Amino acid sequence: MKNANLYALFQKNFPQDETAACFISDEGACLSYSDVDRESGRLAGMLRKLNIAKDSRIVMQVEKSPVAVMVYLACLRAGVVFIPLNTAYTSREVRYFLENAAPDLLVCMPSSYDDLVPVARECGVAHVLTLDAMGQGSLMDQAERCEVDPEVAIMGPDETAAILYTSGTTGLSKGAMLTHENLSSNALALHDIWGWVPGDVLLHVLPIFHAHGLFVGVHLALLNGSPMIFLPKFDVERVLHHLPQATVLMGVPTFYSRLVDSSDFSRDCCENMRLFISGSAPLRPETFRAFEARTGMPILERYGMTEAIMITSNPLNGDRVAGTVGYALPGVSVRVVGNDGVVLPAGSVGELEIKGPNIFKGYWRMPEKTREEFTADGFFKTGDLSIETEDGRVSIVGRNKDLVISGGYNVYPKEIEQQIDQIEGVSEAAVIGLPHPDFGEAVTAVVVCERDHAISEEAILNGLKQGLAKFKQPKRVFIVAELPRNAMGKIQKNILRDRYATTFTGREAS
Ligand code: MLC
Ligand code: AMP
Repeated sequence: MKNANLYALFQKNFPQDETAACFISDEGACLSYSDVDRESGRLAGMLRKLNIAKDSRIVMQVEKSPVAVMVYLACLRAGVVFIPLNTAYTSREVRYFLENAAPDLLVCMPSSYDDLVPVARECGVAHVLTLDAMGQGSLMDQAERCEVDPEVAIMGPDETAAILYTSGTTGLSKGAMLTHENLSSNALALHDIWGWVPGDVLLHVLPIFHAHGLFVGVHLALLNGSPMIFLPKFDVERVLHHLPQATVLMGVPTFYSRLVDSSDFSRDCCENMRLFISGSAPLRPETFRAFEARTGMPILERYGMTEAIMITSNPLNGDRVAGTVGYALPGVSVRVVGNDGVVLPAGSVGELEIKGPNIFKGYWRMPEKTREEFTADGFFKTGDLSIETEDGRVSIVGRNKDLVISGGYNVYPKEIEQQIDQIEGVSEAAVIGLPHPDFGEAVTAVVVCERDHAISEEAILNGLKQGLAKFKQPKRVFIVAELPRNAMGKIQKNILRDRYATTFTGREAS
């Protein structure tokens, strides 16, 4: 039987040259592909020694580092399900994931160890180890005492490789189970359509706890045997410093608007660059045009989501059209349907449905929810409103789901509203996304206080600090006497979005 383990696919493509660089740090320190292969084997040996068996789960909430990627690779090798978490999540948020995922091991930042140990204990997690941004901590202390395990577990294509949590309109996060086949088919398709070649160097500045940075950025570099210039985060100055050595950059639209805003960003920095890729949120046509005017290079915009990794892409060769996300990836089918589920003719606006080897196998321990999100003929309902042209070019024109995307991070209003409702003196709240020049959209709350209670914006913000990740916290809070409602009593968020439209841009709504 062919081993569908994603690591086996990577390993097959690792460079022959044992010294070839895999990770290059900001300071120029290098980890070779053979280092990565050996040390991920050692970490897999450690998992085995801790009795973390195939199919059990590990949750990891750590700063970005090559060792963090190697922990992921060790999980693939050992057949253990990997669950990364955003470092911004508070212990209240982490508790939910530990309860829901029931992992055997939590790897956390040394700074959150004291807070998380009791939480992990209450959730029945057997082991808690630490890993810091330098790749040090109790995890490495344990690993150093372990033998390298050269084995790569035999995995079937439908076995789960990773679970990525994605919030939902109910306010509860769902764990999307991605299989080895989902991840490998998507990586192979992108490798092909984006024309990866020997000599490519990826400038990696995305976080590695989401699909974009891990399953697109890291996967493609590994599949190509390419070096990654691996920076802790996006920072304009560091990006400008490293761009001349890179050929590919992947980012969210905020990266590109910040680059365009920098007067130091010029054609010269991009001498070796062949591809700038954008996704996770809509790229404004003005940013696309300003970027092309500055560099001579049109950004390649693609569209994806946690449940499907990448779905469509503008072409490598051919027109990259601003405001569109291009064509379905090879092997992926897309269709636009109306409210009745009937497929609409080209040019009509409807919900995008997708099918293919990249689509996740379901939400962890939520069979009902999984069933609801698929059609009878096996298409996944994305919740994105789109238009498809006759020749299959897709544009995302809106959302069927109540979702805000801020700097590429998804924020579900329901979750924030539930948190605001718990603040004393609050009667009700509506959370919306407003146009923001840097983050694309900014989380904004409109709050009604209980009778005889006067709560300030500051008090609401303070009340949210402990429980919510920073990026989810509203950038503004408006206190109002009442929320607009329709005849059915439903809050009219469109009216609120119009009323406060220019809060962050200063521009009149068009
Ligand atoms: C940081 N802050 C944010 C924020 N990021 N607030 C809202 N939205 C965000 N995305 C907070 C900071 O904590 C800080 O708070 C303040 O805003 C300003 O911070 P900053 O220094 O300007 O932000 P920075 O640290 O530079 O981060 C911005 C960013 C980062 C855009 C670089 O958010 C980022 O890397 N985003 C990428 C997200 C991503 O990878 N998405 C992929 C999801 S996968 P204060 O008050 O302390 O100053 C997916 C599928 C697909 O969607 O299709 O790809
Ligand atoms: P996530 O679940 O975090 O992976 O976010 C997925 C959502 O991001 C999608 O359902 C879209 O709404 C949005 N998205 C991703 N890429 C794009 C894009 N290029 N243009 C518009 N929206 C996008």
